[in-house]
Amino acid sequence: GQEKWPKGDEKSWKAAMRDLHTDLPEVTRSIVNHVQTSLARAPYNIDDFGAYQAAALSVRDNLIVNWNATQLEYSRKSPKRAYYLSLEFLMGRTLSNALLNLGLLDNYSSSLSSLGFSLEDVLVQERDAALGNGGLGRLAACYLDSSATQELPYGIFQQLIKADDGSQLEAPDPWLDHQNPWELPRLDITYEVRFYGNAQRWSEGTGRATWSGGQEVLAVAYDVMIPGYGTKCTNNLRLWESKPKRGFDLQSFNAGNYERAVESSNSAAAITSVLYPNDHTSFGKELRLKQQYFWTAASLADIMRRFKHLEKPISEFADYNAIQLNDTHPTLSIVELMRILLDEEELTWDNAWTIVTNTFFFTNHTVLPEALEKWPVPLMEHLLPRHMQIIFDIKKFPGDREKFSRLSLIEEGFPKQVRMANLAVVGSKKVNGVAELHSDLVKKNLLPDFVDFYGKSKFGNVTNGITPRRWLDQCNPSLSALITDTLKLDRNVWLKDLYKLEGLVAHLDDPQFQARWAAVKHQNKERLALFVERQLGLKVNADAMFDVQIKRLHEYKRQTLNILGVIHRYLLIKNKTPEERKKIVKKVVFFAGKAAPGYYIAKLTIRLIVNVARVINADPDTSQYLSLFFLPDYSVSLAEILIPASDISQHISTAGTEASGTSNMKFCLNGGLLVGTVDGANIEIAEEVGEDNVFFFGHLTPDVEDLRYQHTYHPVPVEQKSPALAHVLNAVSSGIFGGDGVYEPLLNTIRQGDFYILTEDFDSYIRALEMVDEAYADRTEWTKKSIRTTAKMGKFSSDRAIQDYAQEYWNVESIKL
Ligand code: H53
Repeated sequence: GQEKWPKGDEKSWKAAMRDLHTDLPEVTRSIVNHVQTSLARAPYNIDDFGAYQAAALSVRDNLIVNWNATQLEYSRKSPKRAYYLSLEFLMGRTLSNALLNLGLLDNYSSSLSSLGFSLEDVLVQERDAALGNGGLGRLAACYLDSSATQELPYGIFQQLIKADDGSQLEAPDPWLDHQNPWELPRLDITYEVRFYGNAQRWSEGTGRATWSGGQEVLAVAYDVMIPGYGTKCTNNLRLWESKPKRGFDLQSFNAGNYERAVESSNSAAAITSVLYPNDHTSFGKELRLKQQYFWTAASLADIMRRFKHLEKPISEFADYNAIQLNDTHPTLSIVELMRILLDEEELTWDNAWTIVTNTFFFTNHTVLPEALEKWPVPLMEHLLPRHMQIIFDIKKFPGDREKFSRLSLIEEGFPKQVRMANLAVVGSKKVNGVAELHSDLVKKNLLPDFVDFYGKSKFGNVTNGITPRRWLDQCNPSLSALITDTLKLDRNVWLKDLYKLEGLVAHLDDPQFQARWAAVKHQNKERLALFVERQLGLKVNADAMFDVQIKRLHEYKRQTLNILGVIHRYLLIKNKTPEERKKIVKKVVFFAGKAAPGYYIAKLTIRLIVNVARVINADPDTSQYLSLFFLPDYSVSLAEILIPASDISQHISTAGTEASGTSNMKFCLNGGLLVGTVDGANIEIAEEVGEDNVFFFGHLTPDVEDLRYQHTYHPVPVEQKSPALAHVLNAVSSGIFGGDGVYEPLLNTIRQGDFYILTEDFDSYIRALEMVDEAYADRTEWTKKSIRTTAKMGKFSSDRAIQDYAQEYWNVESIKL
């Protein structure tokens, strides 16, 4: 915004100043007031960013009132509360969401414009809060929105970072460079968290011990207010920052050892200073384990303090608290609650264990072996000696000896390792996967011994969901308006009961409605085209079909299959005569996504995509028929621009590997059609929208194991299995996209081993894309498919998912304010 500075016309500001205490609209007055007081800036001397800050602070005033009322009501009624423990929250921007949920969009829009600013320009000043990597972190954010909208007494925990974003340049994410108006420091709410030291049993054979010595750090709370949509209910996301317990060691300082004196304070602050940028790989680093314990210990202490205020017997703990574990990352909280109940509350082992196993619930989000967390026993013994004792006790406690020996919490080997998923299962009341297929695989392949032992009823499914507030109304206001107009329902009715979208089916054959639907899609494509032009300086043809794949780079998600498909298409077009080319469906392919910094093959895939784009976009024979863009720095805000603009999107993981996927739901909700494998939530989407509205391809989950077996014992060259794919691989090897052999390691993952069975799926993938072309040629039919897809997405609202959890798992009820 600097170049436009100063913004706002002097006259409006002066008028605003003069009228500050008279009859200026309340919102305008509050914005102006924040400019002068909170920001301590001169009026009419602020840029868009200043206007953003002032508007944010003013909206925050509203939030605080509701948030206080909500928390007070929770205290007064002492309901059972649900806590969602997660190490990631991928929030994106807050201001526009808060305005929508508070119903203040129009007010702020007109107030800002009366001061000379446009709401749109102001909104984009905000940096995305990116406390997360991918689907798992974004899911937590959608559940925040839904829990508040459902008025559920819900508390949410974890982390504060000054993060490294894990993008290809691995530049630090500067989102906290400026003060973040959305989080309130709670310097009065602190807990001490211990690491290392000694654990001394009270006596031989007792379950209790005293843990002392080691390092103590302070956890300081930060609160983020989470407004529900169309309700005053405003829940709390509580984050923790680590601080040294004492400023620094005065003794060392006086002895002239300055470095030693700051050392302990540095290492304490380091605990929450970084978000591990890996998605789907567990990394085994001591600092990561420290983070996991730090966040869970602070959260547990906080939950315990709140419970103590109720003055109920400790035996009723589980009647007042349900704790949901978002993957294994916060699993240590199970052991921490045991420690508190045994060593501080002095309960017997059995009583403590009963409370724990009625309090916790565990969601598994992946069956990929590399993502299942294991911690070396020696590291655990060193960092958390008391917790390691308790884990051994869980394993061998009298009476349970038989029972747990089969359930192997500890993996043999050098070193021995603690299996966190197994620990989470034995310590939880219920375990769930995140889509039907995935939940079946959890039972059949991942945890069959546990299912045998506990019985099926402990294992369930809650299919993921997405919030329609952010992922339809906010990111696609034109479509939202058209839906409201067509359904003749208030927007706040269908946004809270997404099954109402089904009413669109009645209008499927109305040509006027079809035309308006198609026009909205086109407008969104133009918005994306403009964005790309501004960001990359490249022209995009908004009349072509838009084909989008945006997600973390990972071999199992098979971005490689997509780029090889693009090359296949390019070579085909290249071989046609100019006359033949006229029949081709024009297409623009978009990719976006980050790779973990140490993930070599994923980074190589990005490199291939970028270089293929350079070649084909510059080829005058083909560029009007096919172009390709890799949009850097994927984020929630970028997704909000890409998703409404897609005609098709790709969700093409090897069958059985993608637990659910949630972007598939976002695309379909915005009327984009899906190209996908029979995997994760794709299956349930097809069940809802009808199989003829989804372009499925590829082998099914039960085939995958067999195919891998054949690769190992009866390898057959790619040339024989898929000549088309071999041709593409050879084209890359030949150097037409440059690279001088640099892509060979990537190509060899397919030529040798091909763990993700690209070879077997390639031909049917290409056929599926041909079917897309054919369907797209009939634009009326296509629009009808698009409308029907949106209409049938009711199931995938995160409101439904949160209700499932509240009823089937936590047993919590909503509180009317
Ligand atoms: O969680 C999403 C799923 C998606 C799954 C993802 C996920 C992560 O983002 C990170 C770690 C992990 O184990 C799983 O891959 O399929 O939709 C939310 O459940």
